[in-house]
Amino acid sequence: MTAAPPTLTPTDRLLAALAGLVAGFGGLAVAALVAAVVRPEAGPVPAVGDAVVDRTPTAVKEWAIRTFGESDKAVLEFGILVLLAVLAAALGLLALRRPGAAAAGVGVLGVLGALAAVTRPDSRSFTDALPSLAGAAAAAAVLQVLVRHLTAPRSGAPAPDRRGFLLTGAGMVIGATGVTFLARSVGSTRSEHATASRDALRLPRPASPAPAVPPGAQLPVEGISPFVTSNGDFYRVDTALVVPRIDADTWQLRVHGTGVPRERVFTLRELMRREVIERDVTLACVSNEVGGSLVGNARWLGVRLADLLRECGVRAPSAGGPADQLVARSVDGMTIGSPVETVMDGRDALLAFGMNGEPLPFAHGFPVRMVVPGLYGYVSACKWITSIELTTFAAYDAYWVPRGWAAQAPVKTESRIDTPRAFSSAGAGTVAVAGVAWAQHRGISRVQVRVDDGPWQDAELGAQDSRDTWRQWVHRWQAEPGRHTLTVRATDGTGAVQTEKRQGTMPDGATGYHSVDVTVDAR
Ligand SMILES: Nc1nc2c(c(=O)[nH]1)N[C@H]1C(S)=C(S)[C@@H](COP(=O)(O)O)O[C@H]1N2
Ligand SMILES: [Mo]
Repeated sequence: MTAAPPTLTPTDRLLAALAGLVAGFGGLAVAALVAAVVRPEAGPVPAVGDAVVDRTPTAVKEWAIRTFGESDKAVLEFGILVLLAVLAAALGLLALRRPGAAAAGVGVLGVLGALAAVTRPDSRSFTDALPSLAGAAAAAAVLQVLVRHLTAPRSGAPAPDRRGFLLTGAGMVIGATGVTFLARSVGSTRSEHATASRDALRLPRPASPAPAVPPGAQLPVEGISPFVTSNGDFYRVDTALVVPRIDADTWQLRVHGTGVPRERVFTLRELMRREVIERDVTLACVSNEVGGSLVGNARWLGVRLADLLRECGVRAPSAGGPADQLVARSVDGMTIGSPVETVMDGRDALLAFGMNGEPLPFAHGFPVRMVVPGLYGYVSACKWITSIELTTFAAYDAYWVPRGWAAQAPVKTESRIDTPRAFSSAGAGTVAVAGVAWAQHRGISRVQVRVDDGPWQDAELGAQDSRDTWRQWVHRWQAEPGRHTLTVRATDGTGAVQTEKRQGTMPDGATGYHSVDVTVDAR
């Protein structure tokens, strides 16, 4: 016998929406636990997030990096969670009248999450679908159990069983919280191997150490960027929502492709037994706006990529080699294409495992990444690298190319005013105007500063460490009261002056002069 459904009040509708939220929480908890076992990146939130990142128009991506900086990923995940919460509440309401339709809705979400996970380029197995599917099954079950308290209390009871609803709901929340913690601890055991392998790593001494940074490279000016960027302060740009944590003991690098007569696989130990070199190289992101902070300078330890390629039989195009593009692939499916000619032209293109005296931090590519002086990061600096394929630019577009970025992108000559800060005020008298300038692999030969529409005046240059690093500069300005605009420009080692033409970051790096407005107060 089926009883007539109890009459539902607005309070019951609110409870139904709440049931949706609890079900969503339970589903995500179960998904997180399964993902911790299967593969962290296959969880619904990271998988959908990654899929969104890949499909986001470049202009929006640029806007997100500009607006949220390094929190862009957190903002994206938060957005996904808010959207899920809204959907969950709506499905909860739907479950009051049409439990079957609500369950189907939950199922659709689960399938979408699973599809996102298995279509990731780094997905190797259909087990990546499991976190989302298990999560959806759990959510549907929780929703069903909770909503039944409202729609079908003990058979024939006249009113929704709110007390039972709240008790069961509270139990579910506690259970889901427990599952979330369990997922965390399973996840951390997983990454413990990686952490242990990093902790145990002893970096080899370089056969070719970097010369000491000349004392004059660091100018005694307050507010200037430190000559060496510490690992903690180094900018981070990548598409990874979950930082890959790779076990260095099982890591391998495969070199293969067109014009590779001796295909090889290298372990980290093998790399570290090669001739190890240490170099100071300034890394810059193509998404760096004029005056922006997506640039940093570090001391890298690693091996010469060109030597390793030669050992595999690779020849540069100028030496008759058939491949003009080297495509580096990371464990998370990123592809980064660099010109073979550039990598083999004698510059210190590195497969790096050390950064400022320690193993690469996970966020910066542990255990091994590429670093090529003079090329923007997106065409050279593959983190978490796992293979190198020799091919041609005609045959293959790396990740960023179909998204509107240039296939080849040497770093442009840039200069930045670090101090005084834009819109700050200073007292009249001598003011140190200072910053950094970079034109990797060409070097910086001159930096000039202009006050308002005045003449260009030579700044004092810090000592040059190498032409692959940025160079500090300072101009001691006799500041007069009033509002002033300070502008900087650099000249590279070939004598070419930085272009004044304003261009955005797309498709191959921003250009134009960096200016700051300051107010000088009378003393
Ligand atoms: N695997 C992987 N490597 C990557 C990227 C990425 O998204 N994934 N981003 C590249 C870009 S655009 C830049 S600018 C540099 C940034 O390196 P950093 O985060 O160590 O500063 O890494 C490059 N290597
Ligand atoms: Mo970048």
